[in-house]
Amino acid sequence: GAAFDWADPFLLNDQLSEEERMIRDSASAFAAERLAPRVTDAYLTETTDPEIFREMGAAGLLGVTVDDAYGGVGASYVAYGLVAREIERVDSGYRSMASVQSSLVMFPIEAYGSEAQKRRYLPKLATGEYIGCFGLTEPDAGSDPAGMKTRARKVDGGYVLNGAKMWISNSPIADVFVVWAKSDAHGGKVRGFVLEKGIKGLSAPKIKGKLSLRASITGEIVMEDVEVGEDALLPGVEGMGGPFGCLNRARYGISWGAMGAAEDCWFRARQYGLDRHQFGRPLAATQLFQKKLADMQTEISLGLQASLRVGRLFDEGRFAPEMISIVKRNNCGKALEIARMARDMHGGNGISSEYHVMRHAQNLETVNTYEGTHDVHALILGRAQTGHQAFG
Ligand code: TGC
Ligand code: FAD
Repeated sequence: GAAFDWADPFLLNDQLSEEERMIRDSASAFAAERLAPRVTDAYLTETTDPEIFREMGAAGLLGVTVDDAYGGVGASYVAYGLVAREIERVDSGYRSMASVQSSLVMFPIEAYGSEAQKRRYLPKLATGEYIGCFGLTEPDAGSDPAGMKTRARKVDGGYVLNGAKMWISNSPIADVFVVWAKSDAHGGKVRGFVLEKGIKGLSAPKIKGKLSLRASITGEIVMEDVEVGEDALLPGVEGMGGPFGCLNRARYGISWGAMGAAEDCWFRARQYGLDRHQFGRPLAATQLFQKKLADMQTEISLGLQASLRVGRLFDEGRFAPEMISIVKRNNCGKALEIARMARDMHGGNGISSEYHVMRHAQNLETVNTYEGTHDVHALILGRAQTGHQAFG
């Protein structure tokens, strides 16, 4: 038999290609050298350094699956997932910044955009010179994005957009805004538009006072008679399938990312238990502590295998959205439980920023909610197996 590797129980590493391992290792080095040293300060002061996008771009971590003809890396969805896992090992907010850029901004421009849009935006999004954001959620339309109020009205040579988006990652520092609106010229169907910073009537105020995901800036998008040309419309998609196609990619990446945050909590809890002595022995020598470590190891190794399987199916063009709901829901929910448990296992130290586990737990509250809440994904899976739609 093979030796047991406690940190990689099912030998996930063996299931990766040479290229995937290389991309993972460079993401891991980047996260350790460039992200880890600044995360505590960024979190405590609620500041996002836009320079991080340029650094990620230079390290080849933006547009991992995007065609290299447009500045992407042209690698697999498994490689994309591995990058999300390494970045989120440091902080879910940093992974948010990257997944919005790659899955929610570069993907729709590549998949639904005109040749001119692809040439104009993708290379600069890949280097991080441009920062992107994705506006779907509104104050009164979160889990039910089809209930959006944002409207695009046809005028001579283009459109006029009105509406407000809420909880938008990166928006206050964004150069490129992918925004979804109901378009009167298209029978009220949802269409995507690419807006640029600085156009009249467009603003993106910061949402202050978040107690979660504090290293990633979040804002609104306010559109007051924003006039754009015909060339702002994403020509290749109509209907809710447009934004959902983007969400499929981002949710899949999040399923890996959440496991990265969970692994960081698990490794820290194990080490803390080995170092910390009470009652004359290491905490790690107690049965309760070991049971918790076993639960963490089990959930993480199962969750990673499931994401790897969905990633392979993605790369073969055989994924279904429901598969993504299983891994997004499971891995985010389990990661949140693991982070809370790791916080508990650190005792009083667990509440300090120095030990990182409470920051992860706070972040994972958001990760469990955005991109379809834990319960919304249950309803997607319930519908798929009963045929009954239980949303509304
Ligand atoms: P439903 O009737 O199910 O479908 C409407 C149309 O959309 C199509 N569709 C999909 N297409 C591709 N992939 C998917 N996953 C799809 N899901 C649905 C469907 O085929 C249909 O097409 P057509 O042509 O027949 O019209 O839609 P519904 O309105 O009943 O949807 C219900 C529900 C709950 C499933 C859905 O609305 C939902 O998923 N809600 C959650 C909203 C959400 O995830 N928002 C995320 C906002 S972005 C974000 O959070 C970014 S976080 C930053 C970061 O990533 O770090
Ligand atoms: P609601 O939909 O109001 O849900 C509230 C509660 O009700 C939840 O528990 C939910 O599960 C439950 N619920 C809702 N409907 C039902 C039902 N039918 N049956 C049973 N229970 C139900 N959005 C973007 O478009 N772009 C972004 O970049 C982005 N970034 C984000 C960053 C952060 C930090 C956060 C917090 C959110 C972000 N979001 C973004 C928005 C996110 O996708 C929404 O918050 C999420 O989809 C939930 O919507 P909501 O907040 O309106 O909650």
